[in-house]
Amino acid sequence: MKRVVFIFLCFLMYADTGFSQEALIQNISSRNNLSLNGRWNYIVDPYENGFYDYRREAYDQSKSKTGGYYDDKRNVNKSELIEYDFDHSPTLKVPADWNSQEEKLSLYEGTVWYRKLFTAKPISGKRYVLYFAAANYEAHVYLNGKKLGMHKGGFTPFQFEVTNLLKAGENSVVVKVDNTRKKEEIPTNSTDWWNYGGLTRDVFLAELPETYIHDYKVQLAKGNQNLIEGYVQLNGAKKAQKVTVNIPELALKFSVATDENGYALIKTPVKKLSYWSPENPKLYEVQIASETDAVNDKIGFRTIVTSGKDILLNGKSIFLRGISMHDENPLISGRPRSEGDLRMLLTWAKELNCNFVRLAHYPHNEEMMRLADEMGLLVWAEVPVYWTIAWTNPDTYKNAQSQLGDLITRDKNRASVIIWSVGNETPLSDPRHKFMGNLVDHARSLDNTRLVAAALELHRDGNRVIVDDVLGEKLDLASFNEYAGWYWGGTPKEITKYFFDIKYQKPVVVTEFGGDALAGFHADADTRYSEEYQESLYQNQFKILGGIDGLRGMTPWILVDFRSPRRPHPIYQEFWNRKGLISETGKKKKAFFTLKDYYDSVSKTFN
Ligand code: GCB
Repeated sequence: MKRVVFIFLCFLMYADTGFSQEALIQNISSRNNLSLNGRWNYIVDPYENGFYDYRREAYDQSKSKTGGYYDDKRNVNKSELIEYDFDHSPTLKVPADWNSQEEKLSLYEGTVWYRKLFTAKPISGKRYVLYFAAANYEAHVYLNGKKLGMHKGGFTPFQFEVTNLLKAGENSVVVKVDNTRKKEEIPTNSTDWWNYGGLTRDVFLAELPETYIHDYKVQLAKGNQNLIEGYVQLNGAKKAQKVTVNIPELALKFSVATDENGYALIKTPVKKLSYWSPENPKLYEVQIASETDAVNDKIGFRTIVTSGKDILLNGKSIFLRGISMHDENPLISGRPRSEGDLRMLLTWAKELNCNFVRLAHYPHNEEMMRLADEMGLLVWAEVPVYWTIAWTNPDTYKNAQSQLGDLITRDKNRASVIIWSVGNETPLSDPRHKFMGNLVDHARSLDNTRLVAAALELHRDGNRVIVDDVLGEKLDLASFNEYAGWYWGGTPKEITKYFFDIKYQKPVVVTEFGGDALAGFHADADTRYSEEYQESLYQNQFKILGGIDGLRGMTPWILVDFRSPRRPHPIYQEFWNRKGLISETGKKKKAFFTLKDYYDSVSKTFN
């Protein structure tokens, strides 16, 4: 019941703020799908000519006006004036950002129109949903000239039901994607990563039965290794159905009855589970079948709780040997375009002997979470509440909350995901405490089986490094970014005088430390940008971090060099943030091996 009320509230919330998106469908990529990936025609539109008339009124706000590019008009009458033509426009690949595909778009921020023609054969009695795994940042979507809605947020999926608009034969889907940075958005206008624009993840048309399995959660109950808990939610006319959950390998099969809202709770004892962990990334095939629909998933079962200063995975104390990473393939200087790109990043993390990855600073691809499940990597998942958010703007809060909600909705069945992070390095103020405190409560209301955290900031008093941000009271971990030896504290060898004063009696996970090094540049350990400087910084960081009572993990910054407009140094950076342990060409720097050695020794003590 609670869940149904929540979905209803989501509809209201979206309607209220212009988020006309529908509640997300669980595991939609496993459905009968028509892929719309591939080449899309595009028009660059810096003045938003295809959206507004010359009096700056939006075409799609007025029934009488035509002229929007989403009409996708062709010249059939030789005297008609049409100033665009998708058929003869160039193409961009989807999924991919536009910056890495077209030299002239590499620094572009603004509107690009995408158009794809596809042939459909709708079957009567079936329902159809147009699904976008991500578009950065604001997307207005049209099918056959009709507006489906708008979505904001560059890293979460969105979908529209198109059953009544889909034609047998040729259909035209047009998307206006605008990546203009704005102060009141999530993220805000200032970040330290490249603002890649476009349809950056998969697009497809999903076919569903009239009443389908809209959502489900099948996970172990909080801290209980012998109880599977969750729910099933149907969508469609036939709300009351028998739903069977079957896990053949466990010989576990049971049925529940959905109520008049299509909802049923799942609660069943379970024995002889092989628990999911980095050493044993065991996934079970889970089959969920209603009278009208069926969906299969691969799900791992594990518990995650904290106890005092310990993090317990399946009841056992664990040290999170982590690394931070962006959703970027440095080899193409762009967003990953395929599973292979994602696998490469996680394979590098495995080579470091990691059991944990921090997927900073925004939701990464759903596929990434599934790979982490498969490869045995625990995940810290985050929303782009980063730096100076417009804390007092109610729409900004709603936006942040809906991005967090969508992330949790999407990934709640992934065993790998153990932490929801509500943000990174946000400056202290009362409105900020309220904003982020509400996000923490929201995360817990949607999912009580995982930890909730944030990457906090610290301050200093002499050699004392203090972590006492009041938000820490609401979080499960004491986690913070700490740049001794780079932004403060002198050279790497000078940082050993620092010690930590952490207010919270909670497990400590250091979410960032690090420094830039240009791969192949060698000098002494006092020379900035040299590999030796970075190596020494890591060695001395381990010394000071080793003094923290309750240190239970770290995710140094960062796995690979990444593109950043904030890093213009012409010799050392060239618009790359060089804090990677691996260069943009895949070359491992000295500090890569320093961290690997450290993790090798930690894994001996903690296993
Ligand atoms: C940070 C941020 C991260 C930056 C990094 C840096 O504290 O969280 O996004 O990229 O520092 O390199 O300055």
